[in-house]
Amino acid sequence: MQLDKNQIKSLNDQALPDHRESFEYLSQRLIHQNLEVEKLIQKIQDFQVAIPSWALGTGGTRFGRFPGGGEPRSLEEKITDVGMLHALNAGSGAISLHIPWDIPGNVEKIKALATANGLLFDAVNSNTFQDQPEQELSYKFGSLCHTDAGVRKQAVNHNLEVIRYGEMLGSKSLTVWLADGSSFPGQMNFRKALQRTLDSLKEIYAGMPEDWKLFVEYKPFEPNFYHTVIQDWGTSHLLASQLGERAFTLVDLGHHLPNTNIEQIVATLMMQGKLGGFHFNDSKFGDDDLTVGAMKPYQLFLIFNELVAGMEDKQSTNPSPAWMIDASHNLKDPMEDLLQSIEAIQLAYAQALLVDRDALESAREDNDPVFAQEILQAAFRTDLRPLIAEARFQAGAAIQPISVYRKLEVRKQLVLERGSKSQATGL
Ligand code: AOS
Ligand code: ZN
Ligand code: ZN
Ligand code: ZN
Repeated sequence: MQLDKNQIKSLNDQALPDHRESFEYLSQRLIHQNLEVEKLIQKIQDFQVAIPSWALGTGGTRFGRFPGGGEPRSLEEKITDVGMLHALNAGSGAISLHIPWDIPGNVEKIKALATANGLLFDAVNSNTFQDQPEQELSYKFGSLCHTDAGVRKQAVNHNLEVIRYGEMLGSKSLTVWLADGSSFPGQMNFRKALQRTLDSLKEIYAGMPEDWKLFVEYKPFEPNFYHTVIQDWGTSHLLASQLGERAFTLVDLGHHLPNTNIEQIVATLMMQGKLGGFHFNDSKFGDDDLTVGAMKPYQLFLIFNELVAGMEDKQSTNPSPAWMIDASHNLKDPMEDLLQSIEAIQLAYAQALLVDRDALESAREDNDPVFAQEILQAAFRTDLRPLIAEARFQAGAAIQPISVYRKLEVRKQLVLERGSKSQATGL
């Protein structure tokens, strides 16, 4: 199924009078602040966030899964779904694949389908946290860190195979997230596990094409509940530094213990030129299971404030980070959830663009916390939804993506086409 641009257009026509009114008011406010509205719109349109192929189905918990129906049954259908999201919001122009969940059968056909949907292939992801049916050795006790050299070799080879798939599709990076760790004190030798992980990653790094990047993701707990080998940004940074200049840390918002100052982590990594990728989500207690912006939009803004500062820093050697959503939730229609997530990301990004950086720097140099807070919160409290809507509208997408998605009864069509029991591969 594909969305009809004419249908989006006619629904936009209905939304237009109301949109115009709020956008004109906002534009005036922004112009008074010496902001160039067209430039802001351009930046919002340029900011593309990849959709992971595994987010198009309903996630589950270890207690149950309640698929909503019409989930994509193949890589082709996943690409089609991301294409529909992109048609609605013009902000999700890339897909991130997970091997072996998304092995491309006919590479040329897959590439053509992505192009037809306006999509690029973002980072490819390897999977050494599950055992596959035809796999010889088990990852039950780890993969790149395993005590058995044979298991490590198998896991390294899998990553090299993932790189080959990525090369065929035009990806330029590999994300490695490991479930490796231990669930009981004493179970694993911390030092040996980390050393083995580093050695295995070196082999993977050596197998990457010259123009590829390696992203090392960290996570403090889950699925292991005592220790994770790559538990935090420091460990990831240590590995990335020892691997070489094309290895970077990947920050997943949900992978921090409560109250961690993630914006500071972002600033530190960018200062070192080592922030490679980003996984967006939100959480109340831990992990990555809520829609972006559902819980802590101010924190998201503060993080973007650092990201924008880093990206605007002319001295910075940090490459432009790879942006991706990575949330797995149980209740919502995955497409609607992703539309909400993209909008939350665009809002936080745009708010960060409003920050008067010179004024903020002077407030900091003057040790004026009151004024510094005023500057940040003035940006955060500006309702930029009409600006985001205008950016979408000018790009030919929907003024109100979720409302269009519902009015066009997309889910109903998908259920008719794919059945009410279809389940996407993924978690
Ligand atoms: C797992 O918690 C990580 O966030 C991964 O980035 C990702 O969700 C995983 O690779 C998909 O299973
Ligand atoms: Zn992640
Ligand atoms: Zn995660
Ligand atoms: Zn999770």
